[in-house]
Amino acid sequence: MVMYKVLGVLLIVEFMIFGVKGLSMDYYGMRCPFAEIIVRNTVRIALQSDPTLAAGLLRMHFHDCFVQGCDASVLVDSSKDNTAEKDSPANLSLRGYEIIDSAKKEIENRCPGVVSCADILAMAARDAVLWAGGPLYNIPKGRKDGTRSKIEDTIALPPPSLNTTDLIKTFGQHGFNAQEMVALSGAHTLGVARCSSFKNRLSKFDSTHDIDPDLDSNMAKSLSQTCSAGDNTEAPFDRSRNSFDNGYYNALQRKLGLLSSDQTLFASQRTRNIVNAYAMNQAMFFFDFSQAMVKMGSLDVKEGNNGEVRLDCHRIN
Ligand code: HEM
Ligand SMILES: *[C@@H]1O[C@H](CO)[C@@H](O)[C@H](O)[C@H]1NC(C)=O
Ligand SMILES: CC(=O)N[C@H]1CO[C@H](CO)[C@@H](O)[C@@H]1O
Repeated sequence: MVMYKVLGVLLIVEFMIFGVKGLSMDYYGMRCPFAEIIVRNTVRIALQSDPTLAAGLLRMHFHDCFVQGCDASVLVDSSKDNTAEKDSPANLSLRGYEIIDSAKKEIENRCPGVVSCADILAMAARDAVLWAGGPLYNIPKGRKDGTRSKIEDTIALPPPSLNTTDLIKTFGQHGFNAQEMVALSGAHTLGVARCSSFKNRLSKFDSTHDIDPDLDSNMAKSLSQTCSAGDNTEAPFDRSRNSFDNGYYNALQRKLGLLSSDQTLFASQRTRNIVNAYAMNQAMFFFDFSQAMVKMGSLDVKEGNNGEVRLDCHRIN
């Protein structure tokens, strides 16, 4: 009886220290004190030589979390009898795998079998945002790596053709409201898209328009020119592709959004006010983005015995 009481108290204390779902800010404090620093330094060094990889890391974390939860399923390589998420067209052009590998390698040298690939990816995405000039935020750790990675699961990723109504629905399925969805879309302040992701807006758009009426006509011309070089040609989302700021929302106000799923946020009455607010107030965007990222980073996380700490991020143990 006494023992049960003591156990109960211990469980409550454990819960208070480690927080909900077994994730906690200080998860590696005792288990692997250098984990955070190693990730931060690895990201810093990699981005110093290639600043465009900040976008890669951020996007990879998103693709991880929206498919099977944040469990590093996005990092698994295909094998003889399994085609992994990585090989989905939606995934084409994900970048930054080698940064995760190099952080993992150094961490494994210090504390073998302790730090999950999912946590490394979540920390790396956060560090990339900060490095690019975005907000500083703390994330809970303790995710375990998953044991499933299947190409068909990537249907969970939103295609760039979605309108606001569908974006609200898709993000709603993961527990986000419209404002959080608009804040997360602000990740498109970093990086590029390839012509295959937006060329439908440039010709034969619909039965009444050749060019998407929500796209600025000069931008349409210049994108058409860009895309004459082929489907894989890249165009930046906003004018400062490597700096994390609210320029993305300012661009939307001027019909300069690159994807349909970007411009729809301003075109639709349901989300226009949020776009205007973030365009005017970068601090508000940073605050909402940070909170939404913590939430995204907690989607369907596996803890305890629900997953494993992968030894090689490319392979299930
Ligand atoms: C709202 C729904 C979203 C849609 C429809 C969408 C779609 C896309 C597409 C089509 C691309 C370009 C891929 C290519 O052409 O190679 C892209 C790039 C990108 N996405 Fe999203 N995305 C969404 C939300 C997000 C979220 C929530 C994040 C992160 C929190 C994110 C981060 C990024 C980044 C950083 C890039 C640039 C990648 C690079 O330059 O390598 N996206 N997205
Ligand atoms: C959004 O797209 C869906 C599917 O294409 C369509 O059924 C719906 O009418 C669209 N909503 C608006 C407001 O345009
Ligand atoms: C279908 C396809 O091209 N898949 C790609 C997914 O991402 C990986 C890693 O960048 C590529 O090697 C695959 O070719």
